[in-house]
Amino acid sequence: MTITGTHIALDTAPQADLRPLELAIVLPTYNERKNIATMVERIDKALAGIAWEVIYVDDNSPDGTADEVRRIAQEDTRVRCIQRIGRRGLASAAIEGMCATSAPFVAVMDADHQHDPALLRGMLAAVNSGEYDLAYASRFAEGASTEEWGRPDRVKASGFANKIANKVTGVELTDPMSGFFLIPAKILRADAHRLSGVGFKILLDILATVDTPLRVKEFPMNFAARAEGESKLDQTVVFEFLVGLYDKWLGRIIPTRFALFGTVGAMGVVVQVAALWVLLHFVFGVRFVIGNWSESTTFNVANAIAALVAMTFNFVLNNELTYSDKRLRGFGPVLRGWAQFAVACSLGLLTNVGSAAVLKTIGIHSAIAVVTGIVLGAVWNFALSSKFVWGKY
Ligand SMILES: Nc1nc2c(ncn2[C@@H]2O[C@H](COP(=O)(O)OP(=O)(O)O)[C@@H](O)[C@H]2O)c(=O)[nH]1
Ligand SMILES: [Mg+2]
Repeated sequence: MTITGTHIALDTAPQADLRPLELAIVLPTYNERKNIATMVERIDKALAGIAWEVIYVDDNSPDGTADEVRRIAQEDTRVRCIQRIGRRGLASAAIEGMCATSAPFVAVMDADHQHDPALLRGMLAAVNSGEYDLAYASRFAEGASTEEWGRPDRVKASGFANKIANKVTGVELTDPMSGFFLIPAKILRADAHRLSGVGFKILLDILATVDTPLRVKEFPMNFAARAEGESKLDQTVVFEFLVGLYDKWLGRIIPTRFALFGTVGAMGVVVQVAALWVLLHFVFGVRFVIGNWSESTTFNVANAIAALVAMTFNFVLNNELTYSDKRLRGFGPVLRGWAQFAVACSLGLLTNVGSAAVLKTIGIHSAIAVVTGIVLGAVWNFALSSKFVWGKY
């Protein structure tokens, strides 16, 4: 094939692989540019003789991961790239990748070399034989090791989460939180619409969602240290996991993110009252600070400051927990996010107070009016900040 400018001489293009596709390997990525070429090489070596494709699902990484994938894909059509704009999340990326292939078997793997592609061949054989519905690589099975990983803290956290996971799913696996598995595409697609796609525990999500229990084959793995770049999922593994569980069981009644947002908001109320108390007793209580303000001015100023403290507290907590998958980082983005959050909150407050006032004038009991105002304000706050603070649009 010759390429001159944008012109491609197709007559000399290499023949596509005409064997039917057997296996698709889905690799979700966020800032993994340096890990792409080496991973494709390793997969190629590991799967000689098998018709495979790899699908990178990249959430528009600022380091140019998607461009790097396309560069390699130009020369190797078995490599594909889904570039998602304005989206974040490992689980949803894995689901979309698995739904984007015609291969009868799909595997999901980390792109950072922590998972060894050499296991894929055995995993495929196990499921292809019809004896198993799912093959996965375990960090904690007999014969596995996490020594190279060098993160005893996370080994501990995973161990704890695994215990709860086994209890609630009723499936006894040594590592239900593993991110490396292979499954027939049919099984996945049959239930894809019921998967929650929240958090990072896609395997657990699948196990908890399917109606007929899957026959699972476990492969011990040596969980390596990541090759290049840094982990995105560091601090909040256990938290993510609990959120995943909530989402599975109650998420349909009150959406998970809204529940988190509401919980943080309720904590904010406590913070505001506490801050107001501290300000009135310890700061504004001192005469020279306030000069000769009247009592109500003192109260209003103290309360405004307390509200700001609470709002900042809410912003930080939402950034760390509610939107941990879209967390704003760095001084500029955090400051901008905080300001946008402040605007969203003031609009929420207007809705809150305004709707309560309207309800009261039409004769609704004031308690009901106030509670309705709070709920409407919260929904409005949530909608605005999801869209403008932690969303892309
Ligand atoms: N598409 C996508 N991939 C992600 C996201 N977060 C993490 N990943 C990828 O998921 C894999 C595992 O993430 P990593 O940060 O290594 O998590 P850890 O191994 O648990 O520390 C890597 O290939 C990441 O690039 C995300 O928000 N979107
Ligand atoms: Mg990793």
